[in-house]
Amino acid sequence: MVCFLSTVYMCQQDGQISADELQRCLTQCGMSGSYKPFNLETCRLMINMLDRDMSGSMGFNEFKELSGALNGWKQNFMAMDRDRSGTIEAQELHQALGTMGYNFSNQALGVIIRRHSTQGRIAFDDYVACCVRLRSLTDQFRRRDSTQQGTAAFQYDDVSIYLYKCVLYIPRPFCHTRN
Ligand SMILES: [Ca+2]
Ligand SMILES: [Ca+2]
Repeated sequence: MVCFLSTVYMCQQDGQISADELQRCLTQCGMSGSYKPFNLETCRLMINMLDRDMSGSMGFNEFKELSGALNGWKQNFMAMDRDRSGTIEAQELHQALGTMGYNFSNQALGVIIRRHSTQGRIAFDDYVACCVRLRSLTDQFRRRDSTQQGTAAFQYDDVSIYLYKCVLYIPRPFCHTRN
């Protein structure tokens, strides 16, 4: 986390970290586990998820929360990668999601893998995007599933907001206008 802290220090002028700055930091730290830049879309999703004050960027407290979350995701990722290939494959994801209590059909699992993998392999930054989306989706669902029976009714408006906030990324000024 030394790299994180130095990035915060460099951003002291406004005390905020943008998605681009977060991407640079995570790439420099080697957090993606490859030579590719850390996925910018994942950076936007993470900032969106933890943006408690809705500033559109990451303040220090939000950043500390992200550090903890990233450590947890990294540990999970390494535990899931049973064959030590450095990526998560379909069978590994299937087992891991089951352990986490997610119960997806093969069809839903196929959609998740196609969305987040490259040639059937999910790298760490794409895995984080997957975790953020699943967490957000589960939170949204649980709020509507008042009887906790696994069924919920959604209005068109709810679905639109979710899709635009999390599944499809759109620029920040539009993200919180309906909350
Ligand atoms: Ca913020
Ligand atoms: Ca693997």
